[in-house]
Amino acid sequence: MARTRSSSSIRWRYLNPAYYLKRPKRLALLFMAFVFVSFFVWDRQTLVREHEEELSKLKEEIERLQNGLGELKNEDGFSVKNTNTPTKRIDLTKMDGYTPDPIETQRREKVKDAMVHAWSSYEKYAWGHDELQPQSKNGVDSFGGLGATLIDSLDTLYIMGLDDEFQRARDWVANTLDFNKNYDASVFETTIRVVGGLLSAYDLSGDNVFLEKAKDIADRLLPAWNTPSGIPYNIINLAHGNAHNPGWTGGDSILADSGTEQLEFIALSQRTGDSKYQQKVENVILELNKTFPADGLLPIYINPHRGTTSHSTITFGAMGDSFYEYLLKVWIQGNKTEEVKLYREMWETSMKGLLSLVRKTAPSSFTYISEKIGNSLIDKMDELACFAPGMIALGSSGYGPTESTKFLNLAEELAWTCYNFYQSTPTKLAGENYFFHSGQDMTVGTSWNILRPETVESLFYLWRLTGNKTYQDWGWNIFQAFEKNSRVEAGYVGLKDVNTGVKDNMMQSFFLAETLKYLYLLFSPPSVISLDEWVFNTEAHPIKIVPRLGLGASSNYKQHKQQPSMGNRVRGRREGRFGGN
Ligand code: DMJ
Repeated sequence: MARTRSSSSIRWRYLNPAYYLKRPKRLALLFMAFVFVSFFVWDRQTLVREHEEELSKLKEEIERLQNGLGELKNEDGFSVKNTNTPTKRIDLTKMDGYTPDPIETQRREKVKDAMVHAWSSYEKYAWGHDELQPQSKNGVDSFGGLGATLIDSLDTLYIMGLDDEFQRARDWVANTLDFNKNYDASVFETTIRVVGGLLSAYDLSGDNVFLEKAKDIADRLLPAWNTPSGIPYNIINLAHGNAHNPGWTGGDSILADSGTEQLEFIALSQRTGDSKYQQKVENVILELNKTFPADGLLPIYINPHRGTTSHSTITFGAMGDSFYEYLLKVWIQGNKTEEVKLYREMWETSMKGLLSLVRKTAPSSFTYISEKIGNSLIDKMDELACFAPGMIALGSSGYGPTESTKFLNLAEELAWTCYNFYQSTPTKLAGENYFFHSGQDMTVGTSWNILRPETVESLFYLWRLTGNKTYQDWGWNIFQAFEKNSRVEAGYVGLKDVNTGVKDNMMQSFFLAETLKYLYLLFSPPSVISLDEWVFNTEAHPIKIVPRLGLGASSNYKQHKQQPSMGNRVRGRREGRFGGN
């Protein structure tokens, strides 16, 4: 017994602190053992953590490679973009070596605050409706109840990193949005805001729900193109599919309303692999090209039965504007290839026509784009036409050096005029249109301001393309005028009169889609939505440039070449301009 007791107490002696305290060597050994074990445990944990990080990187890489493989061709030879290719989160702190100065960063944050104010007011008072009336604090369904502001805002929220807001909007699109409405919708407005907004959200986030919804609404719009000429009717019932033109056009289709769906419908075909969308909209351009005039300027009314224009105004403002914009942008969307050279040719022709409309004011020599009826020039310019400086700057690099400089200079002169549309009023906000009388420079005609984006859109392009920070300063001044005159407790409103500052009661959806987005990008590094990778639709929704394969203007274009038409006047002169036939 005594032996057993003594051997057990020897075994347990290591647990007795006195055993170590008596001998410093033992204490040192114990301490070293403790350090060794701790290090071992820490080392294992670090290894596990590193392993997990490696694994997640590998998973990301596999996803990326799978998405790469998703660039498949379907049976039609169409490029089908994989549905799950989200744009990486935008990190504004380090951008390809670009260092934003502190003023730029502060300004960008102020614009983001404005978006938060506009969006939170919409969420609070008009959720799911088309637009917010900030003074009466309610929603209105100006576009048939399609959540126009919500859809128009998706990409702006995404780009600004307003993730929770984006998620709530995404869930509404997934769970509540319903296009089956017995409503006569504008084909143009629905395309640029809803199809464009959804496609952009899809390209940015990779979330398939946006593509499904874009397809749903586009399918409802598609019967509008079933006319004898292929020029669409501009209004269609979303539930029943019957289409017509507004009564006030005398049965005609409107140029801008008929020629501003190409970007969205081509993008939809690329992403779904279904060529029907692209076919319908490209056919419109081919039809217009048959009788395209030598100056490339089309009157705003087109007969949808004959496909020809009628005697009406020629303008880069209301009802004409975005037709010219899309000629250039489809060329960019199509990677400026042979396949889409017809678009560039038509655009260059129209730019010659635009030059014939350019005049200068007296006494201050502001350059403006006049309008035309028959052979008479009208000394009037819409603020809407202030998108043109940006378009001209964007297209200028496609010319040789001399023409390129000429057009860039013109763009800069026009932007100065548009900026002065703002600077010349007491509120520093532009009116809807201007008249130019000799000796008086510019005079406001229609004096409302409805938060339009065109001038800041052009400032954005000019800043991106010239790097001249003056354009940022001009944009900042315009932003401050909006803050001063248009910001109210529940959002932003337009002005009934830019001379008096009296407010209206409407926050237009394009204020969130365009005005605030272009301002935000004006103060962001140029690689945020790079112009090399994205093309903006006319509602400022960035559409990713993806390879264009298969059918397109060129296959039809080749057939047209064999059957000479009036349009060949344009093509003949410029054959071979884009390298090869
Ligand atoms: C927007 O809906 C689009 O920019 C369109 O092309 C013209 N009008 C408004 C903005 O002013």
